[in-house]
Amino acid sequence: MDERRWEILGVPFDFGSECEGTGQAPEAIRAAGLSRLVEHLCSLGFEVADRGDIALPERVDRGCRPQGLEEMKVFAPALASRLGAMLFGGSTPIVLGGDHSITIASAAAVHGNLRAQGIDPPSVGVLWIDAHPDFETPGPHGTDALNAMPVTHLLGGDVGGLREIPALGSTIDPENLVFVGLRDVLPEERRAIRGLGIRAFSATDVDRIGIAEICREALARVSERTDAVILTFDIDVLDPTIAPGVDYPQPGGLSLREGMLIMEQIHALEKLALVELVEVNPTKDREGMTARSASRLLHRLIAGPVI
Ligand SMILES: [Mn+2]
Repeated sequence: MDERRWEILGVPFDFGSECEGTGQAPEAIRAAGLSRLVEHLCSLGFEVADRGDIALPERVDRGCRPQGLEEMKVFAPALASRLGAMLFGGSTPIVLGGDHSITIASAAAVHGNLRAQGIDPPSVGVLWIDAHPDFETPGPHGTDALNAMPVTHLLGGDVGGLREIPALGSTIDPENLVFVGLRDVLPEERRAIRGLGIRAFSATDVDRIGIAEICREALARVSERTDAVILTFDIDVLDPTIAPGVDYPQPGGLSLREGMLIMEQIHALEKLALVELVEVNPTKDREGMTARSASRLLHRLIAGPVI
Protein backbone atom coordinates (compact mmCIF):
# COMPACT_ATOMS: atom_id res chain seq x y z
CA MET A 1 0.00 0.00 0.00
CA ASP A 2 2.95 2.34 -0.41
CA GLU A 3 1.09 4.10 -3.23
CA ARG A 4 -1.36 5.39 -0.60
CA ARG A 5 -1.54 9.19 -0.32
CA TRP A 6 -1.83 10.50 3.24
CA GLU A 7 -3.09 13.94 4.24
CA ILE A 8 -2.68 15.13 7.82
CA LEU A 9 -5.28 17.57 9.21
CA GLY A 10 -4.99 19.14 12.66
CA VAL A 11 -8.35 19.40 14.41
CA PRO A 12 -7.75 21.43 17.59
CA PHE A 13 -11.36 20.97 18.78
CA ASP A 14 -11.62 20.45 22.55
CA PHE A 15 -15.07 21.92 23.20
CA GLY A 16 -16.41 18.39 23.63
CA SER A 17 -14.19 17.69 26.64
CA GLU A 18 -14.60 18.57 30.32
CA CYS A 19 -10.94 19.61 30.29
CA GLU A 20 -9.20 22.07 28.03
CA GLY A 21 -5.88 21.15 26.44
CA THR A 22 -6.46 18.57 23.70
CA GLY A 23 -6.87 21.54 21.35
CA GLN A 24 -3.11 22.06 21.66
CA ALA A 25 -2.37 18.48 20.56
CA PRO A 26 -1.89 18.95 16.79
CA GLU A 27 0.83 21.53 17.35
CA ALA A 28 2.46 19.49 20.15
CA ILE A 29 2.48 16.26 18.13
CA ARG A 30 4.06 18.02 15.16
CA ALA A 31 6.72 19.58 17.42
CA ALA A 32 7.36 16.26 19.19
CA GLY A 33 8.60 14.67 15.99
CA LEU A 34 5.76 14.25 13.52
CA SER A 35 6.88 17.10 11.25
CA ARG A 36 10.43 15.75 11.13
CA LEU A 37 9.18 12.19 10.53
CA VAL A 38 6.88 13.36 7.74
CA GLU A 39 9.79 15.14 6.08
CA HIS A 40 11.88 11.98 6.37
CA LEU A 41 9.10 9.77 4.98
CA CYS A 42 8.70 12.13 2.01
CA SER A 43 12.44 11.86 1.31
CA LEU A 44 11.98 8.07 1.21
CA GLY A 45 9.22 8.40 -1.38
CA PHE A 46 6.13 8.12 0.81
CA GLU A 47 3.32 10.47 -0.17
CA VAL A 48 2.32 12.40 2.92
CA ALA A 49 1.37 16.05 3.31
CA ASP A 50 0.47 18.09 6.38
CA ARG A 51 -2.44 20.43 5.58
CA GLY A 52 -2.22 22.40 8.84
CA ASP A 53 -5.18 22.96 11.17
CA ILE A 54 -8.84 23.47 10.36
CA ALA A 55 -10.41 26.67 11.74
CA LEU A 56 -12.60 26.27 14.81
CA PRO A 57 -16.08 27.68 15.42
CA GLU A 58 -16.73 30.23 18.15
CA ARG A 59 -17.28 28.81 21.61
CA VAL A 60 -21.03 29.05 22.12
CA ASP A 61 -21.72 28.61 25.78
CA ARG A 62 -19.72 26.85 28.43
CA GLY A 63 -22.97 25.85 30.13
CA CYS A 64 -24.52 23.90 27.25
CA ARG A 65 -25.02 20.18 27.77
CA PRO A 66 -23.75 17.85 26.64
CA GLN A 67 -20.69 20.04 26.61
CA GLY A 68 -19.55 20.81 23.06
CA LEU A 69 -22.90 20.00 21.46
CA GLU A 70 -23.67 23.48 20.15
CA GLU A 71 -20.14 23.92 18.77
CA MET A 72 -20.26 20.47 17.14
CA LYS A 73 -23.52 21.30 15.36
CA VAL A 74 -21.63 24.04 13.50
CA PHE A 75 -18.26 22.34 13.28
CA ALA A 76 -19.13 18.75 12.26
CA PRO A 77 -20.53 19.63 8.81
CA ALA A 78 -17.48 21.85 8.13
CA LEU A 79 -14.99 19.18 9.23
CA ALA A 80 -16.88 16.45 7.38
CA SER A 81 -16.81 18.51 4.20
CA ARG A 82 -13.05 19.19 4.50
CA LEU A 83 -12.31 15.49 5.11
CA GLY A 84 -14.77 14.55 2.37
CA ALA A 85 -12.77 16.58 -0.13
CA MET A 86 -9.58 14.73 0.85
CA LEU A 87 -11.33 11.36 0.51
CA PHE A 88 -12.85 12.33 -2.81
CA GLY A 89 -9.39 13.29 -4.05
CA GLY A 90 -8.18 9.77 -3.26
CA SER A 91 -6.23 10.55 -0.08
CA THR A 92 -6.35 8.87 3.30
CA PRO A 93 -6.86 11.58 5.95
CA ILE A 94 -4.97 11.40 9.24
CA VAL A 95 -6.95 13.46 11.72
CA LEU A 96 -4.96 14.88 14.63
CA GLY A 97 -7.43 15.61 17.46
CA GLY A 98 -8.68 17.21 19.45
CA ASP A 99 -11.11 15.42 21.70
CA HIS A 100 -12.88 12.21 20.71
CA SER A 101 -16.18 13.87 19.74
CA ILE A 102 -14.68 14.68 16.31
CA THR A 103 -15.24 11.06 15.21
CA ILE A 104 -18.85 12.15 14.62
CA ALA A 105 -17.58 14.29 11.72
CA SER A 106 -14.98 11.79 10.46
CA ALA A 107 -17.59 9.05 10.17
CA ALA A 108 -19.93 11.44 8.36
CA ALA A 109 -17.16 12.24 5.87
CA VAL A 110 -16.51 8.56 5.11
CA HIS A 111 -20.23 7.82 4.71
CA GLY A 112 -20.65 10.88 2.46
CA ASN A 113 -17.75 9.90 0.25
CA LEU A 114 -19.09 6.37 -0.27
CA ARG A 115 -22.47 7.84 -1.21
CA ALA A 116 -20.76 10.16 -3.69
CA GLN A 117 -19.37 7.00 -5.32
CA GLY A 118 -22.86 5.56 -5.62
CA ILE A 119 -22.60 3.18 -2.66
CA ASP A 120 -25.92 3.65 -0.90
CA PRO A 121 -26.49 2.79 1.85
CA PRO A 122 -22.80 2.70 2.72
CA SER A 123 -21.44 0.27 5.29
CA VAL A 124 -18.56 1.54 7.41
CA GLY A 125 -16.43 -0.43 9.88
CA VAL A 126 -14.89 1.24 12.92
CA LEU A 127 -11.92 0.01 14.94
CA TRP A 128 -12.12 1.87 18.25
CA ILE A 129 -8.83 1.71 20.17
CA ASP A 130 -9.45 3.29 23.58
CA ALA A 131 -9.41 2.73 27.34
CA HIS A 132 -13.06 3.91 27.22
CA PRO A 133 -15.99 2.90 24.99
CA ASP A 134 -17.29 6.53 24.80
CA PHE A 135 -20.79 5.07 24.83
CA GLU A 136 -22.38 7.38 27.42
CA THR A 137 -25.77 9.00 26.96
CA PRO A 138 -26.66 12.66 27.60
CA GLY A 139 -27.73 13.43 31.15
CA PRO A 140 -26.28 14.24 34.53
CA HIS A 141 -25.26 10.66 35.45
CA GLY A 142 -22.01 10.60 33.45
CA THR A 143 -19.57 13.28 32.36
CA ASP A 144 -22.20 14.90 30.09
CA ALA A 145 -19.48 15.96 27.67
CA LEU A 146 -19.71 15.13 23.96
CA ASN A 147 -16.37 13.27 23.90
CA ALA A 148 -17.91 10.60 26.15
CA MET A 149 -20.70 9.81 23.66
CA PRO A 150 -19.53 9.67 20.02
CA VAL A 151 -20.25 5.91 19.89
CA THR A 152 -23.82 6.55 21.07
CA HIS A 153 -24.26 8.88 18.07
CA LEU A 154 -22.54 6.54 15.59
CA LEU A 155 -24.81 3.64 16.56
CA GLY A 156 -27.94 5.71 15.90
CA GLY A 157 -28.64 7.14 19.35
CA ASP A 158 -29.92 10.66 19.83
CA VAL A 159 -27.24 12.98 21.18
CA GLY A 160 -28.86 16.39 21.49
CA GLY A 161 -30.41 16.31 18.01
CA LEU A 162 -27.09 15.91 16.13
CA ARG A 163 -28.65 13.21 14.02
CA GLU A 164 -31.14 15.69 12.57
CA ILE A 165 -28.30 17.50 10.79
CA PRO A 166 -28.43 15.96 7.27
CA ALA A 167 -24.65 15.38 6.99
CA LEU A 168 -24.63 13.51 10.32
CA GLY A 169 -27.52 11.09 9.75
CA SER A 170 -25.58 7.88 8.95
CA THR A 171 -25.14 5.04 11.41
CA ILE A 172 -22.66 2.23 12.00
CA ASP A 173 -23.93 -1.33 12.35
CA PRO A 174 -22.93 -2.65 15.82
CA GLU A 175 -21.49 -5.76 14.16
CA ASN A 176 -19.02 -3.55 12.25
CA LEU A 177 -17.64 -1.89 15.39
CA VAL A 178 -14.80 -3.40 17.46
CA PHE A 179 -13.33 -2.01 20.68
CA VAL A 180 -9.72 -2.77 21.66
CA GLY A 181 -8.01 -1.92 24.95
CA LEU A 182 -11.04 -1.15 27.14
CA ARG A 183 -10.34 -0.86 30.86
CA ASP A 184 -12.62 1.89 32.20
CA VAL A 185 -16.24 1.06 31.37
CA LEU A 186 -19.42 2.30 33.11
CA PRO A 187 -21.99 -0.37 34.10
CA GLU A 188 -24.53 1.03 31.61
CA GLU A 189 -21.92 1.07 28.84
CA ARG A 190 -21.09 -2.56 29.61
CA ARG A 191 -24.78 -3.48 29.45
CA ALA A 192 -25.19 -1.68 26.13
CA ILE A 193 -22.09 -3.33 24.61
CA ARG A 194 -23.24 -6.78 25.67
CA GLY A 195 -26.84 -6.12 24.67
CA LEU A 196 -25.83 -5.18 21.12
CA GLY A 197 -23.28 -7.99 20.87
CA ILE A 198 -20.44 -5.59 20.05
CA ARG A 199 -17.06 -7.29 19.86
CA ALA A 200 -14.94 -5.75 22.61
CA PHE A 201 -11.41 -6.67 23.65
CA SER A 202 -10.38 -5.38 27.07
CA ALA A 203 -6.81 -4.59 28.10
CA THR A 204 -6.89 -7.92 29.94
CA ASP A 205 -7.82 -9.67 26.69
CA VAL A 206 -4.67 -8.15 25.20
CA ASP A 207 -2.68 -10.03 27.88
CA ARG A 208 -4.70 -13.20 27.49
CA ILE A 209 -4.99 -13.42 23.69
CA GLY A 210 -2.15 -11.18 22.49
CA ILE A 211 -2.41 -8.03 20.40
CA ALA A 212 -1.47 -9.76 17.12
CA GLU A 213 -4.37 -12.22 17.30
CA ILE A 214 -6.78 -9.50 18.48
CA CYS A 215 -5.72 -7.32 15.54
CA ARG A 216 -6.30 -10.15 13.06
CA GLU A 217 -9.77 -10.82 14.40
CA ALA A 218 -10.71 -7.15 14.81
CA LEU A 219 -9.57 -6.18 11.31
CA ALA A 220 -11.41 -9.12 9.77
CA ARG A 221 -14.56 -8.09 11.63
CA VAL A 222 -14.50 -4.38 10.71
CA SER A 223 -13.66 -5.01 7.04
CA GLU A 224 -15.56 -8.19 6.12
CA ARG A 225 -19.00 -6.73 5.47
CA THR A 226 -18.04 -3.09 4.96
CA ASP A 227 -17.07 -0.71 2.17
CA ALA A 228 -14.55 1.31 4.22
CA VAL A 229 -12.85 1.24 7.62
CA ILE A 230 -12.06 3.99 10.12
CA LEU A 231 -9.34 3.57 12.74
CA THR A 232 -9.82 5.84 15.72
CA PHE A 233 -6.97 5.70 18.22
CA ASP A 234 -7.41 7.36 21.62
CA ILE A 235 -3.92 7.78 23.04
CA ASP A 236 -5.23 6.92 26.53
CA VAL A 237 -5.34 3.26 25.45
CA LEU A 238 -1.57 3.32 26.04
CA ASP A 239 -0.21 2.92 29.55
CA PRO A 240 0.20 6.23 31.43
CA THR A 241 3.93 5.46 31.80
CA ILE A 242 4.33 6.19 28.07
CA ALA A 243 1.26 8.41 27.58
CA PRO A 244 0.64 10.41 30.77
CA GLY A 245 -0.76 13.47 28.98
CA VAL A 246 -4.45 12.52 28.89
CA ASP A 247 -7.57 13.65 30.74
CA TYR A 248 -8.53 10.27 32.22
CA PRO A 249 -5.35 8.22 32.71
CA GLN A 250 -5.96 4.54 33.47
CA PRO A 251 -3.14 2.27 34.65
CA GLY A 252 -2.70 -1.08 32.97
CA GLY A 253 -2.69 0.12 29.38
CA LEU A 254 -1.07 -1.06 26.16
CA SER A 255 2.66 -0.75 25.51
CA LEU A 256 4.06 1.39 22.70
CA ARG A 257 5.04 -1.85 20.91
CA GLU A 258 1.45 -3.08 21.05
CA GLY A 259 0.27 0.27 19.67
CA MET A 260 2.84 0.03 16.89
CA LEU A 261 1.70 -3.46 15.99
CA ILE A 262 -1.83 -2.15 15.56
CA MET A 263 -0.52 0.61 13.29
CA GLU A 264 1.56 -1.81 11.19
CA GLN A 265 -1.47 -4.05 10.69
CA ILE A 266 -3.68 -1.10 9.79
CA HIS A 267 -1.09 0.13 7.27
CA ALA A 268 -1.78 -2.94 5.13
CA LEU A 269 -5.57 -2.72 5.35
CA GLU A 270 -6.88 -2.02 1.88
CA LYS A 271 -10.28 -0.73 3.01
CA LEU A 272 -8.74 1.82 5.37
CA ALA A 273 -10.39 5.19 4.64
CA LEU A 274 -9.38 7.43 7.54
CA VAL A 275 -7.32 7.43 10.73
CA GLU A 276 -7.76 9.54 13.85
CA LEU A 277 -5.36 10.06 16.72
CA VAL A 278 -7.15 11.85 19.54
CA GLU A 279 -7.11 12.94 23.19
CA VAL A 280 -3.44 13.90 23.60
CA ASN A 281 -3.47 16.68 26.22
CA PRO A 282 -0.14 18.59 26.12
CA THR A 283 -1.07 20.57 29.26
CA LYS A 284 -0.99 17.30 31.24
CA ASP A 285 1.99 15.77 29.46
CA ARG A 286 5.41 15.04 30.96
CA GLU A 287 8.23 16.40 28.81
CA GLY A 288 6.30 15.76 25.61
CA MET A 289 6.21 11.98 26.15
CA THR A 290 2.61 11.54 25.03
CA ALA A 291 2.98 13.70 21.94
CA ARG A 292 6.14 11.74 21.10
CA SER A 293 4.34 8.40 21.48
CA ALA A 294 1.61 9.73 19.18
CA SER A 295 4.07 10.82 16.50
CA ARG A 296 5.86 7.44 16.64
CA LEU A 297 2.56 5.61 16.19
CA LEU A 298 1.69 7.72 13.16
CA HIS A 299 5.14 7.12 11.73
CA ARG A 300 4.54 3.34 11.92
CA LEU A 301 1.11 3.78 10.37
CA ILE A 302 2.54 5.56 7.32
CA ALA A 303 5.81 3.64 7.02
CA GLY A 304 4.33 0.21 7.75
CA PRO A 305 6.32 -2.81 8.96
CA VAL A 306 10.04 -2.22 9.51
CA ILE A 307 11.12 -5.13 7.29
MN1 LIG B 1 -10.46 7.37 26.10
